[in-house]
Amino acid sequence: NARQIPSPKTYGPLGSLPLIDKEKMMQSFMKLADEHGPIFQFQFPGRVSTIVSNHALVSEVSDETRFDKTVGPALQNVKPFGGDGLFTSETSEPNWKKAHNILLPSFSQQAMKGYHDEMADIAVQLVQKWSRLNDHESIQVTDDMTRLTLDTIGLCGFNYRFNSFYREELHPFVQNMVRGLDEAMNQLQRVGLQDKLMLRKKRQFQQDIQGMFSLVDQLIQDRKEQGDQGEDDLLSHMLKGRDPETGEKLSDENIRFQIITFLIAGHETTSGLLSFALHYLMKNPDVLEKAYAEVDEVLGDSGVPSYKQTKQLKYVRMILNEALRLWPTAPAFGLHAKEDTVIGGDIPIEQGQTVMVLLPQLHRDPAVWGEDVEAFKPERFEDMKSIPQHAFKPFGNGQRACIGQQFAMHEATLVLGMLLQNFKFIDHDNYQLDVKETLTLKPEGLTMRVQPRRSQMAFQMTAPKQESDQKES
Ligand code: FDE
Repeated sequence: NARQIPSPKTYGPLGSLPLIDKEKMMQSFMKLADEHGPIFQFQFPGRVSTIVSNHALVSEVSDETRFDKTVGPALQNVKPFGGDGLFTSETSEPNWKKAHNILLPSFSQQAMKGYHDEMADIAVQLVQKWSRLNDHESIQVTDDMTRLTLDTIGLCGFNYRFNSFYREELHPFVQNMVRGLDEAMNQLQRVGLQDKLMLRKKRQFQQDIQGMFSLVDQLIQDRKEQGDQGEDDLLSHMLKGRDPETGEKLSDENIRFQIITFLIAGHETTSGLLSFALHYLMKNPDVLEKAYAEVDEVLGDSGVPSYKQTKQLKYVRMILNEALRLWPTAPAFGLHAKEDTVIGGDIPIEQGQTVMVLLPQLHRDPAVWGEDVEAFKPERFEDMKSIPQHAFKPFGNGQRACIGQQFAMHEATLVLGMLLQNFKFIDHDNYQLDVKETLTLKPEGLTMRVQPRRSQMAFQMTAPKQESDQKES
C-alpha cells in the first residue's frame, strides 16, 4: 500500500509559493518540514519538489545504487556560467568523470601541505587588518571572510591575487559573480511570462557572464603563454593532467568552467562557515574559553601556525563542524531515482523523480542529536565515529560530494585558529542571528569588535619554503 506524500495547501497557478518567504526559502522549508513531516511535496508554479529531511529517509536516498545527483533548477540556472564544471554537470556528462579523475589528487589531504603557506599568506593579511583597527571600529564579518576565502582560492588555485584586502569595493569578477548568482536564484521564483519580460535583467546577466569569462580566459591564456614554470596549482593540474581512464586532457572551455566553479564553490561556502563559527563563539563563552585554551596550548606565541599545528587544532575543527551542523552553508542538494524504488517502506519514487535533501533540518533530527538540537555543542563531534552515517552531510553525498572539503576545512581551521590566537572577540551590539539566503547561507549583518590578546601579534611570516627555494636556484 503506497503512502500519499503530504503537501502544503496550494493557491491556483501560484502553487504553494504564497506560503513561503521568498528571501528565505530554505528556512521556510524547515518550518514546513516541522508541520508536514520528514517528507513533503512542495508545489512551485509548474513543478513539484519532494523534500526529505530526516536521518532515516536521507540514509535511503544516499544509496548510490538507487539515487544519483541531479542538477536541479537552482544549479540549472547557474549552468550558463558553471557549464559542465564539476558542480553543475550531471554524473552522466563525460566531463564530470574526466575532471573528477584529473582533479581528485589536487584536493587530497597530502595536497593541503602544498597550499598551507599560501593560505597563511592571506590569513596574515586578515589578522593584520584587524590588528590595525581603532578601538571603536567594528568589523563587517562576512565581508572580510569573503575577501579572505576568495583570495585564498584565487592564490592556491590559480596563482592569481584578487587583493581584496586592498580594496573597499568587491573585485569586478566578484561583482559579476554575485550579481550572476543573484539573478540565477531570482529566476527560480519568477513565473513564465514574468521571467520573459525581465529584459534588462537578462542583458545584465549576459554582461556578467562575459565579465567572468574574460578574466578567466585571460588567466588561462597567460599561463599558456608563459609556459610551464613548474607551477603546482589547480590550473597547472588542469592544463597538464590526463584522465587515467581515457588518457584525455580537459578542453580550454571546460577549464574555464572549472575555474569559475572553484571560485564560486570555494569562497561563498567557506566564508559563511567562518562567519557562523565566529557568531556562535561570541554567543557561547564557555566554548570560546575552551577554544582559547586549545589555541594557546598548540600555538602559543609561535607565530603563524604550521601545517602540523593546524592539524592539531581538534577543538577548532569541532567548532567548525558544529557550525556546519546548524547552518550548513550549502543547505540542500538534489538527487534523482535511477529506477522505480520505494523509500520509508511505503513511499514509491518513480525513475527520474527528484528529491531534495534539506540539510539544516536533517542536522536537527532529534533521533540523532537529542532534544537540544539548537544548542551549540562542539562536543558532539568529539568522536566522528559516534556520528551515524548519513546523519551529517554538509559536504553532500558519495562520489558527488564536495571535492573541496579538505581544502575548506584546512583553510577555516587555520584562519579561526589565528583569529583566536590573536584576538578577543566582542559582540558589541548583541547581534541576533538573521540567516541570509543566496545560493548559500550567511549571517546577515553580523558585526564584531576585536581587541588584541597579546602585545606582539603572532603574524610575523617566514618566507614560504617553495619561494625561497626557487630564489636560490
Ligand atoms: C560540491 C559540494 C556539495 C555537493 C552539492 C550537490 O550534491 O549538488 C556540497 C553540499 C558542498 N560542496 C558543500 C561545501 C561546503 C563548503 C564549505 C564547501 N563545499 C567548500 C568548497 C570549496 C571548494 C573548492 C569546493 N567546495 C568545491 C566543490 C566542487 C567542485 C563540488 C562539486 C563536486 C562534484 O564532483 O560534483 C562541490 N564543492 Fe563544496
